[in-house]
Amino acid sequence: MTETPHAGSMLRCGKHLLDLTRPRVMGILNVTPDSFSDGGRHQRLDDARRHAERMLAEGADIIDVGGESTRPGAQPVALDAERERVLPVVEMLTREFDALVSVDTSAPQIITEAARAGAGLINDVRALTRDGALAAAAQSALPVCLMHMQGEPQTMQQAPHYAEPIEVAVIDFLRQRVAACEQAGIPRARLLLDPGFGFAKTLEHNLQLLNRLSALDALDLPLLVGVSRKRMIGEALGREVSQRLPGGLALAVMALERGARILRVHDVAPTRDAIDMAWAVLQERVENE
Ligand code: 7PJ
Repeated sequence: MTETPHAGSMLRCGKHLLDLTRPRVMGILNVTPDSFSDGGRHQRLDDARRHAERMLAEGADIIDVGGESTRPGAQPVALDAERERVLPVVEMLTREFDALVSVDTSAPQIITEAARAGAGLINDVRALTRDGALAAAAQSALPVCLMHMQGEPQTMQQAPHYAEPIEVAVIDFLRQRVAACEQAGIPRARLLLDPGFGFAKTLEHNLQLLNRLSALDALDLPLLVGVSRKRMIGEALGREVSQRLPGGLALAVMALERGARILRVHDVAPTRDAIDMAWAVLQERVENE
Protein backbone atom coordinates (compact mmCIF):
# COMPACT_ATOMS: atom_id res chain seq x y z
CA MET A 1 0.00 0.00 0.00
CA THR A 2 1.38 3.41 -0.90
CA GLU A 3 1.14 6.16 1.66
CA THR A 4 0.95 9.81 0.77
CA PRO A 5 3.76 11.76 2.39
CA HIS A 6 2.28 15.23 2.86
CA ALA A 7 0.05 17.13 5.20
CA GLY A 8 -3.41 17.76 3.84
CA SER A 9 -3.87 14.29 2.43
CA MET A 10 -5.70 11.08 3.21
CA LEU A 11 -4.81 9.40 6.45
CA ARG A 12 -5.44 5.66 6.73
CA CYS A 13 -6.93 5.03 10.20
CA GLY A 14 -7.55 1.28 10.36
CA LYS A 15 -10.60 0.72 8.19
CA HIS A 16 -11.40 4.45 8.03
CA LEU A 17 -9.87 7.02 5.70
CA LEU A 18 -9.56 10.52 7.11
CA ASP A 19 -9.47 13.24 4.47
CA LEU A 20 -7.41 16.09 5.89
CA THR A 21 -7.87 18.42 2.96
CA ARG A 22 -10.62 19.99 5.05
CA PRO A 23 -10.87 20.63 8.80
CA ARG A 24 -12.01 17.87 11.12
CA VAL A 25 -13.60 17.90 14.53
CA MET A 26 -12.48 15.44 17.21
CA GLY A 27 -15.08 15.13 19.97
CA ILE A 28 -13.77 14.46 23.47
CA LEU A 29 -15.23 11.47 25.29
CA ASN A 30 -13.76 11.27 28.76
CA VAL A 31 -14.22 8.02 30.64
CA THR A 32 -12.12 9.10 33.60
CA PRO A 33 -13.35 8.57 37.17
CA ASP A 34 -13.85 12.33 37.64
CA SER A 35 -15.81 12.84 34.43
CA PHE A 36 -18.63 10.29 34.71
CA SER A 37 -21.11 9.07 37.23
CA ASP A 38 -19.56 5.97 38.70
CA GLY A 39 -22.58 3.71 38.51
CA GLY A 40 -20.56 0.73 37.29
CA ARG A 41 -19.67 -0.63 33.89
CA HIS A 42 -23.17 -0.62 32.45
CA GLN A 43 -23.91 2.93 33.45
CA ARG A 44 -20.54 4.04 32.08
CA LEU A 45 -21.19 2.43 28.71
CA ASP A 46 -24.66 3.97 28.52
CA ASP A 47 -23.32 7.43 29.31
CA ALA A 48 -20.55 7.05 26.76
CA ARG A 49 -22.99 5.83 24.08
CA ARG A 50 -25.33 8.77 24.60
CA HIS A 51 -22.53 11.31 24.61
CA ALA A 52 -20.82 9.87 21.51
CA GLU A 53 -24.11 9.59 19.63
CA ARG A 54 -24.75 13.26 20.23
CA MET A 55 -21.27 14.32 19.15
CA LEU A 56 -21.50 12.25 15.97
CA ALA A 57 -24.92 13.74 15.17
CA GLU A 58 -23.40 17.19 15.67
CA GLY A 59 -20.71 16.48 13.10
CA ALA A 60 -17.76 14.97 14.94
CA ASP A 61 -15.40 13.16 12.57
CA ILE A 62 -13.45 11.40 15.32
CA ILE A 63 -14.32 10.40 18.88
CA ASP A 64 -11.35 10.66 21.25
CA VAL A 65 -11.71 8.23 24.14
CA GLY A 66 -9.58 8.92 27.18
CA GLY A 67 -9.36 6.98 30.44
CA GLU A 68 -6.55 8.93 32.04
CA SER A 69 -7.03 12.49 33.24
CA THR A 70 -4.01 14.48 32.08
CA ARG A 71 -5.27 17.81 33.35
CA PRO A 72 -2.76 19.83 35.37
CA GLY A 73 -2.29 18.17 38.76
CA ALA A 74 -4.11 14.96 37.79
CA GLN A 75 -2.91 11.69 39.31
CA PRO A 76 -1.75 8.80 37.12
CA VAL A 77 -4.25 6.03 36.47
CA ALA A 78 -3.58 2.33 37.02
CA LEU A 79 -3.33 0.25 33.86
CA ASP A 80 -6.20 -2.07 34.82
CA ALA A 81 -8.51 0.85 35.53
CA GLU A 82 -7.64 2.50 32.22
CA ARG A 83 -8.16 -0.76 30.32
CA GLU A 84 -11.51 -1.40 31.97
CA ARG A 85 -12.77 2.08 31.18
CA VAL A 86 -11.43 2.52 27.67
CA LEU A 87 -11.65 -0.80 25.84
CA PRO A 88 -15.39 -1.51 26.20
CA VAL A 89 -16.11 2.01 24.95
CA VAL A 90 -13.81 1.64 21.93
CA GLU A 91 -15.47 -1.66 21.07
CA MET A 92 -18.96 -0.25 21.48
CA LEU A 93 -18.27 2.87 19.36
CA THR A 94 -16.73 0.79 16.61
CA ARG A 95 -19.49 -1.82 16.58
CA GLU A 96 -22.56 0.35 17.07
CA PHE A 97 -21.59 3.55 15.23
CA ASP A 98 -18.78 2.45 12.93
CA ALA A 99 -17.08 5.55 14.33
CA LEU A 100 -13.47 6.58 13.82
CA VAL A 101 -12.20 6.24 17.38
CA SER A 102 -8.99 7.67 18.70
CA VAL A 103 -7.57 6.56 22.02
CA ASP A 104 -5.97 9.09 24.33
CA THR A 105 -3.36 6.91 26.00
CA SER A 106 0.36 6.62 26.76
CA ALA A 107 0.33 2.96 27.79
CA PRO A 108 1.73 0.44 25.29
CA GLN A 109 -0.70 -2.26 26.44
CA ILE A 110 -3.67 0.01 25.85
CA ILE A 111 -2.33 1.01 22.41
CA THR A 112 -2.14 -2.66 21.42
CA GLU A 113 -5.49 -3.65 22.88
CA ALA A 114 -7.32 -0.57 21.59
CA ALA A 115 -6.06 -1.27 18.07
CA ARG A 116 -7.48 -4.80 18.36
CA ALA A 117 -10.75 -3.39 19.67
CA GLY A 118 -11.14 -1.27 16.53
CA ALA A 119 -9.50 2.07 17.32
CA GLY A 120 -8.30 4.01 14.27
CA LEU A 121 -5.90 6.50 15.83
CA ILE A 122 -3.55 6.76 18.81
CA ASN A 123 -3.46 10.11 20.61
CA ASP A 124 -0.56 10.23 23.05
CA VAL A 125 0.05 13.38 25.11
CA ARG A 126 3.45 11.84 25.97
CA ALA A 127 4.37 11.40 22.29
CA LEU A 128 5.22 7.67 22.66
CA THR A 129 7.93 8.30 25.27
CA ARG A 130 6.81 5.50 27.63
CA ASP A 131 8.85 2.29 27.48
CA GLY A 132 7.41 0.06 24.77
CA ALA A 133 5.05 2.70 23.35
CA LEU A 134 6.95 3.19 20.08
CA ALA A 135 7.00 -0.55 19.41
CA ALA A 136 3.32 -0.95 20.30
CA ALA A 137 2.32 1.92 18.01
CA ALA A 138 4.48 0.59 15.16
CA GLN A 139 2.92 -2.84 15.57
CA SER A 140 -0.62 -1.41 15.59
CA ALA A 141 -0.07 0.16 12.14
CA LEU A 142 -2.34 3.02 13.25
CA PRO A 143 -1.57 6.71 12.86
CA VAL A 144 -0.33 8.51 15.96
CA CYS A 145 -0.75 12.05 17.21
CA LEU A 146 2.46 13.18 18.93
CA MET A 147 1.89 15.99 21.44
CA HIS A 148 4.39 18.33 23.06
CA MET A 149 4.61 18.36 26.85
CA GLN A 150 7.45 18.96 29.31
CA GLY A 151 7.48 16.81 32.47
CA GLU A 152 4.34 15.04 33.71
CA PRO A 153 0.77 16.30 34.26
CA GLN A 154 1.15 16.25 38.08
CA THR A 155 3.94 18.81 38.02
CA MET A 156 4.02 20.37 34.56
CA GLN A 157 2.38 23.65 35.59
CA GLN A 158 4.92 24.35 38.34
CA ALA A 159 6.73 27.30 36.72
CA PRO A 160 7.15 25.93 33.20
CA HIS A 161 10.24 27.44 31.60
CA TYR A 162 11.87 27.22 28.17
CA ALA A 163 15.38 28.34 27.21
CA GLU A 164 14.20 29.08 23.67
CA PRO A 165 11.09 30.70 22.22
CA ILE A 166 8.20 28.33 22.91
CA GLU A 167 7.56 27.43 19.27
CA VAL A 168 11.24 26.55 18.81
CA ALA A 169 11.14 24.26 21.86
CA VAL A 170 7.96 22.62 20.57
CA ILE A 171 9.36 22.14 17.07
CA ASP A 172 12.66 20.69 18.38
CA PHE A 173 10.83 18.24 20.63
CA LEU A 174 8.38 17.14 17.95
CA ARG A 175 11.16 16.79 15.37
CA GLN A 176 12.98 14.42 17.74
CA ARG A 177 9.84 12.40 18.36
CA VAL A 178 9.15 12.14 14.61
CA ALA A 179 12.71 10.82 14.15
CA ALA A 180 12.21 8.31 16.99
CA CYS A 181 8.99 7.14 15.35
CA GLU A 182 10.65 6.69 11.98
CA GLN A 183 13.45 4.67 13.60
CA ALA A 184 10.86 2.49 15.29
CA GLY A 185 9.17 1.77 11.97
CA ILE A 186 6.32 4.31 12.10
CA PRO A 187 6.46 6.18 8.79
CA ARG A 188 5.98 9.97 8.69
CA ALA A 189 2.82 9.47 6.67
CA ARG A 190 1.29 7.97 9.80
CA LEU A 191 2.00 10.95 12.08
CA LEU A 192 0.06 13.96 13.31
CA LEU A 193 1.51 16.69 15.51
CA ASP A 194 0.06 18.72 18.37
CA PRO A 195 1.78 21.64 20.14
CA GLY A 196 0.04 20.72 23.42
CA PHE A 197 -1.75 23.88 24.51
CA GLY A 198 -1.90 24.03 28.31
CA PHE A 199 0.70 21.30 28.82
CA ALA A 200 3.64 22.75 30.74
CA LYS A 201 2.86 26.22 29.42
CA THR A 202 2.06 29.57 30.99
CA LEU A 203 -0.68 31.78 29.55
CA GLU A 204 2.06 33.76 27.81
CA HIS A 205 3.51 30.56 26.28
CA ASN A 206 0.08 29.54 25.04
CA LEU A 207 -0.62 32.93 23.47
CA GLN A 208 2.79 33.03 21.79
CA LEU A 209 2.40 29.48 20.55
CA LEU A 210 -0.93 30.24 18.93
CA ASN A 211 0.42 33.38 17.27
CA ARG A 212 3.37 31.40 15.93
CA LEU A 213 1.57 28.14 15.15
CA SER A 214 2.46 28.45 11.45
CA ALA A 215 6.11 27.90 12.39
CA LEU A 216 5.17 24.22 12.83
CA ASP A 217 4.63 24.07 9.05
CA ALA A 218 8.39 23.45 8.98
CA LEU A 219 7.67 19.86 10.10
CA ASP A 220 5.25 19.33 7.18
CA LEU A 221 2.79 17.12 9.05
CA PRO A 222 -0.91 17.64 9.80
CA LEU A 223 -1.64 19.58 12.99
CA LEU A 224 -4.12 18.73 15.71
CA VAL A 225 -4.97 21.40 18.29
CA GLY A 226 -6.82 21.15 21.60
CA VAL A 227 -7.85 24.37 23.33
CA SER A 228 -11.42 23.52 24.32
CA ARG A 229 -12.37 24.82 27.81
CA LYS A 230 -8.72 25.09 28.77
CA ARG A 231 -7.27 27.16 31.58
CA MET A 232 -5.72 29.67 29.16
CA ILE A 233 -9.27 30.83 28.38
CA GLY A 234 -10.05 31.05 32.07
CA GLU A 235 -6.91 33.07 32.67
CA ALA A 236 -7.39 35.45 29.75
CA LEU A 237 -11.12 36.05 30.31
CA GLY A 238 -11.71 35.26 33.97
CA ARG A 239 -14.22 32.54 33.03
CA GLU A 240 -15.09 29.29 34.79
CA VAL A 241 -14.97 26.05 32.79
CA SER A 242 -18.68 26.23 31.95
CA GLN A 243 -18.28 29.72 30.44
CA ARG A 244 -15.33 29.10 28.12
CA LEU A 245 -17.05 28.17 24.84
CA PRO A 246 -16.90 31.58 23.09
CA GLY A 247 -13.24 31.98 24.02
CA GLY A 248 -12.55 28.45 22.80
CA LEU A 249 -14.25 29.09 19.46
CA ALA A 250 -12.09 32.17 18.92
CA LEU A 251 -8.98 30.08 19.59
CA ALA A 252 -10.17 27.23 17.36
CA VAL A 253 -10.72 29.61 14.43
CA MET A 254 -7.32 31.23 14.94
CA ALA A 255 -5.68 27.81 15.08
CA LEU A 256 -7.45 26.79 11.88
CA GLU A 257 -6.23 29.89 10.08
CA ARG A 258 -2.69 29.11 11.24
CA GLY A 259 -2.78 25.58 9.88
CA ALA A 260 -4.59 23.28 12.34
CA ARG A 261 -6.60 20.58 10.57
CA ILE A 262 -8.10 18.67 13.50
CA LEU A 263 -9.70 20.50 16.43
CA ARG A 264 -10.12 18.48 19.61
CA VAL A 265 -13.19 19.84 21.42
CA HIS A 266 -15.94 19.21 23.95
CA ASP A 267 -18.59 21.29 22.15
CA VAL A 268 -18.92 19.75 18.71
CA ALA A 269 -21.89 21.59 17.15
CA PRO A 270 -20.69 25.15 17.79
CA THR A 271 -17.12 24.26 16.82
CA ARG A 272 -18.31 22.65 13.58
CA ASP A 273 -20.10 25.87 12.58
CA ALA A 274 -17.27 28.14 13.66
CA ILE A 275 -14.58 26.28 11.74
CA ASP A 276 -16.76 25.53 8.70
CA MET A 277 -17.55 29.25 8.47
CA ALA A 278 -13.91 30.23 8.84
CA TRP A 279 -12.96 27.55 6.33
CA ALA A 280 -15.38 28.97 3.73
CA VAL A 281 -13.59 32.30 4.03
CA LEU A 282 -10.16 30.68 3.81
CA GLN A 283 -11.17 28.64 0.74
CA GLU A 284 -12.34 31.75 -1.07
CA ARG A 285 -8.85 33.17 -0.67
CA VAL A 286 -7.28 29.97 -2.05
CA GLU A 287 -9.65 29.81 -5.02
CA ASN A 288 -9.33 33.44 -6.07
CA GLU A 289 -5.64 34.03 -5.66
C1 7PJ B 1 -5.13 17.37 24.70
C2 7PJ B 1 -5.14 15.99 24.54
C3 7PJ B 1 -4.60 18.19 23.65
C4 7PJ B 1 -4.22 16.15 22.43
C5 7PJ B 1 -5.92 16.50 26.48
C6 7PJ B 1 -7.95 18.72 28.19
C7 7PJ B 1 -6.78 17.99 28.72
N1 7PJ B 1 -4.70 15.37 23.41
N2 7PJ B 1 -5.64 15.45 25.67
N3 7PJ B 1 -4.17 17.52 22.53
N4 7PJ B 1 -5.63 17.67 25.92
N5 7PJ B 1 -3.77 15.59 21.29
O1 7PJ B 1 -8.66 18.29 27.29
O2 7PJ B 1 -8.18 19.83 28.76
O3 7PJ B 1 -4.52 19.42 23.69
S1 7PJ B 1 -6.58 16.31 28.09
